[in-house]
Amino acid sequence: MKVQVCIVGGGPSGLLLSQLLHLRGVDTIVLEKHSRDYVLSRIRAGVLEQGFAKLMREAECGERMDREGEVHNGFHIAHEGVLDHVDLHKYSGGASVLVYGQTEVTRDLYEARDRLGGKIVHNAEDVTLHDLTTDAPYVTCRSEGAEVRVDCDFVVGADGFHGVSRKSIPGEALHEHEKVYPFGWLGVLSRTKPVSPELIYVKHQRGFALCSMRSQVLSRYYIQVPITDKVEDWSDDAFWAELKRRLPQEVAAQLVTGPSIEKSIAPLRSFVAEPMSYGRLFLAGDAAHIFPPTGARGLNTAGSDVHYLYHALLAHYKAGDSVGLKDYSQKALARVWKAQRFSWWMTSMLHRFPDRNSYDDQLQQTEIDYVFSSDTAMRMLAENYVGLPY
Ligand code: FAS
Ligand code: PHB
Repeated sequence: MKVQVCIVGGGPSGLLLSQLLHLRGVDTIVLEKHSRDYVLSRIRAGVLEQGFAKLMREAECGERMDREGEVHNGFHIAHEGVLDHVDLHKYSGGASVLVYGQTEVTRDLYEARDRLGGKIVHNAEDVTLHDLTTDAPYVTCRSEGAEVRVDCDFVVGADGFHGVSRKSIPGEALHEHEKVYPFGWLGVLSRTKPVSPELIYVKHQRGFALCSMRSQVLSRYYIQVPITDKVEDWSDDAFWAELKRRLPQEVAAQLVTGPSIEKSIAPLRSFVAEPMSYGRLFLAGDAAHIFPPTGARGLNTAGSDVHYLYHALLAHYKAGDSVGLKDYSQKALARVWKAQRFSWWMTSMLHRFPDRNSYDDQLQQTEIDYVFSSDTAMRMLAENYVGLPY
């Protein structure tokens, strides 16, 4: 078969780009390794930047997000037993974020693709990219036992960190930057009322914690754990007890606990692959970069990649202008690295590092004290958290 753009990966990046292009008459296909149910079973991001929410509306996928998502104008940082408030709305010049789970984003995108009759191949096996440096690249895979060949003008690698696309770029053409953190996040989803109407990020001598939510009846909590921990090491009771130890007393007293309906440990890593393009292949989202979830940048930076690539492909097809495609990698990376910096800053400020010493402890607390004593520092935090402009 022949399409204009072959997209590898049916997560939020691939689906959002496919939907945006389809609405403007660009023919795409999405090749997804797993089933739709498997993709929708993953519990990941929870906070959408304003830019990502705008992109979902542009893709005609924002209706349920705007109806069920919660607008948050701030969040809290708990430290040394104190609960300090970050007024995002005030310090970002009137912006906010939307609390709406990635699972629901992905569900909305799949339903939108169904409405438009978008081409998606699930359970695509052995996806392989060919002739990327020619003007006639193609992708092969096996679907339901049959060999499939997709001829296209461009290939978009939206297949996440473990996907095949980035690995299809020759080693000598790629420069990878990585920082692995010596801890992970143990996350629990529970059908309980969230402990706070806004998110609470916690810096504690026992380790980081985060109180988040998916709705007023579905809570999402995290605690920092050693990278050597296994999820089976943690009973629900042990999780709740540890979370309570890290929360300020007045918050811990309000915590409603319940059985976990999802429990997993995510490692924390920062990763960037440069460049984000190779011949007719363009990388977007986790295929190109990974963020520690502290700053809620992962899904949101996938959004800015999609925005840049969407407009570059439109300019190519509608105006014969390929400058956007040539500049895509440089433009996307400029914002990726700013998001990396913010994620690193939030992670460094709030986590307990195994190799820390008393100087590190002082510096960490000073960073927090500076944020809450300086309008300039608070504006830096707020503008990054609500999302830098595309
Ligand atoms: P995804 O990984 O979501 O999607 C890639 C898709 O490609 C997958 O469906 C995969 O099955 C498919 N694929 C892989 N290999 C393939 C192949 N060879 N052929 C075809 N398809 C293939 N971000 C936040 O902002 N906040 C969070 O709290 C947060 N928590 C996270 C927790 C975990 C455990 C992980 C892994 C990530 C988390 N993230 C978080 C980041 C996450 O939200 C990503 O940024 C987001 O999923 C990026 O979307 P995609 O780029 O579409 O990649
Ligand atoms: C989440 O709700 O999963 C979440 C929210 C904010 C973060 C990370 C994760 O920074």
